[in-house]
Amino acid sequence: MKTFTSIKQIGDLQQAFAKARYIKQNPFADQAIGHNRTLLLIFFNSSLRTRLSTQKAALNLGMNTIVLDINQGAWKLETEHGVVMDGDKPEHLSEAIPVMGCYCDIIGVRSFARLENRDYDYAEVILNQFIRYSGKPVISMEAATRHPLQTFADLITIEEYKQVERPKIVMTWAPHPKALPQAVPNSFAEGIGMTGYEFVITHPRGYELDPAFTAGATIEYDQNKAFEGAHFIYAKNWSAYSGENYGKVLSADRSWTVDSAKMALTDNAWFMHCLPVRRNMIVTDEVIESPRSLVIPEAANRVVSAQTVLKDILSDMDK
Ligand code: AN0
Ligand code: CP
Repeated sequence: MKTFTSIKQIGDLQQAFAKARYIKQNPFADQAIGHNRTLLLIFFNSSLRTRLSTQKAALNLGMNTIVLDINQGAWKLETEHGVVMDGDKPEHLSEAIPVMGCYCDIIGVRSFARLENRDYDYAEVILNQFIRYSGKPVISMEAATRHPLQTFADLITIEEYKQVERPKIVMTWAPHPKALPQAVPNSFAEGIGMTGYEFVITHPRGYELDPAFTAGATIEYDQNKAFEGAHFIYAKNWSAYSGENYGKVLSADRSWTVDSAKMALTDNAWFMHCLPVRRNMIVTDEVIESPRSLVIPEAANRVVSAQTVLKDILSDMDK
């Protein structure tokens, strides 16, 4: 693996699960592989899980880590080309990226969708500049359109907890006060598409995702109907993708909150969410605290996910 920006780059899923299982059982077996290698993590946006789990994964592999919050302590970066830099941004991304590349062996980048212009977001302008100009392998720690480290952790978690060969996975939209990117649901849909599991996406009308990610999924606008017989409920809010509504909050309908009555329609489903989650907006206290909630093991698997990916990249660097 040279870069990791989409779950598709994980390769054969069964092989990836086997690698992840080995790492989970033997977290410190590969301490030598990262010796004298440095992982640089660049955050344009906040993070708890990604920040900690990716560092932990690197440390388990014997790597050094450097973390930089671009908006706290670094120079404000100009990201557009051709501008006269007479404003409040003293440095351009075009210099900053190759400079950052000089100080590390692998770079992780978190750069969320801005939700102002769909074409700009979906072109992954920032992530692609890191890939082109850093000279180093790049890992997405959630970019504008995908969150592959999260998706891989989600797939590992489903693999661990599924009780039938081909579970029914339901991804449900749920209300949230602020506009959120589509990266997590896009990426989850892309990942489930690789599994062959039954996959239903439910959301209010107007929240259709980019069909490039949801191909093969069934879209069901009736949330109760979607939940029937589900083995996993994957809740997430996202803002609208379609046309001129891009990035907008179209609904605050709290009847979409995942509660015990809805979970009762499922086949005793496991509840999943990538976190951070707003309780009693996305999911009730009762559901997230229930024995069927997987949110903590799912977050724990973020280390396994990142370690599997980092190990693959490090192994390929030595070739
Ligand atoms: C982000 C999102 O929805 O993309 C990060 C999730 C991992 N969530 C928030 O900003 C609340
Ligand atoms: N799930 C996830 O990526 O969480 P953070 O935003 O806290 O990193």
